[in-house]
Amino acid sequence: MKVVLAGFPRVGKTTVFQSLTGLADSTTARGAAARGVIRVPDARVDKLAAIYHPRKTTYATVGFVDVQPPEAASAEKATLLSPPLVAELKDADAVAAVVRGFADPYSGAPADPEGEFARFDEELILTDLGVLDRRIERLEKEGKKDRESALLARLVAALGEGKPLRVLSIAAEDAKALSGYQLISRAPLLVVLNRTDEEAALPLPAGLVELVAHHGGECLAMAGRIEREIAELAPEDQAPFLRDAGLEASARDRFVQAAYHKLDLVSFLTAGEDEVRAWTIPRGTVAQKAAGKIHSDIEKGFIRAAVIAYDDFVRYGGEAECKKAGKARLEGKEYVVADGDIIHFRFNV
Ligand SMILES: Nc1nc2c(ncn2[C@@H]2O[C@H](COP(=O)(O)OP(=O)(O)OP(=O)(O)O)[C@@H](O)[C@H]2O)c(=O)[nH]1
Ligand SMILES: [Mg+2]
Repeated sequence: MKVVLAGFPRVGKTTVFQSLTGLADSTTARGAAARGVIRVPDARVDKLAAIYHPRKTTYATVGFVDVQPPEAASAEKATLLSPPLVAELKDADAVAAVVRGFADPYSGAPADPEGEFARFDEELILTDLGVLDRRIERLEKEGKKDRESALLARLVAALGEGKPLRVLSIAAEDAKALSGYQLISRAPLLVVLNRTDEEAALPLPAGLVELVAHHGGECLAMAGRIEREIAELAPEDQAPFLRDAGLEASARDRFVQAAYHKLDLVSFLTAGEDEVRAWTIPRGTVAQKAAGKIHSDIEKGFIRAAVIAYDDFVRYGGEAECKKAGKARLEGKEYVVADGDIIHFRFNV
């Protein structure tokens, strides 16, 4: 999963990137992107690894991208998104929009998270409008009046009313047609309110939460500067510092939780002596499709999924015990995989 940190100049994107990834040193060149991958913490993987002692333990991962501005931000460009940032947004699985919750350290301009977010989303909307207008023009020239034209007309109308594409419900077939367009107001949105250390533990401002929800996104708060320092510590040393700052969990854990919630993702597990591993899928994925996450051959040659729920596995103390207790199931290709299912796929090649 690729998450792009977006936002206007100097709102704290790099600071938030560093507090999420623990990568403190960013000597990224102007216009280039820093990339960092984190492991998604999963106590179930830890537990299964302790039981199986596998040669390899693999957690789900999330990759973050932080684009360095191509030039120093000037006053005129303070509310524009840089072209290399827009380019990264085009294939993002999710957008993390950072908004400033502290006075601008250079201009002294006070924080205005709601106004800033509204302007940010407007930038995404305008970019998509430009893309769709050009596409519609082409279709008209070619004299095509088909399903695609009707779809694009609907999208343009919504964008024209200031609605980002992520709030529209789009049929699966139409979504497929759109996948090549690289629209940037469609990806799931998380808004990160970046605030001062003193305000770290305050509840989120209701106005911002409401506005972001209205735009189809979800809000969370970070105190980027202090959380970056905490993220540099060894994981076992972080807890007391988080507690002092009034934070319940690390920036990374809070973000991952919000992202899985917003994207409606679940994980299934595979476990054996070779490898214990978590696999991330959208909720509602059927067994055969989930198998394809591991390998396309397993999806193609799918026969059955042998499933044990993680909680049963722990309660009964293992695979053999679950079988005895009748807690091991054989499921077909249409079975909807549940969060925490431990699965062995049976397949033909
Ligand atoms: N008070 C306060 N200042 C912060 C916080 N996060 C960042 N800053 C300051 O805001 C300025 C910009 O932070 P960056 O993280 O570089 O912001 P950015 O969005 O990456 O900036 P560009 O990449 O240049 O657009 C720096 O002077 C930071 O020290 C924070 O949580 N609280
Ligand atoms: Mg930066």
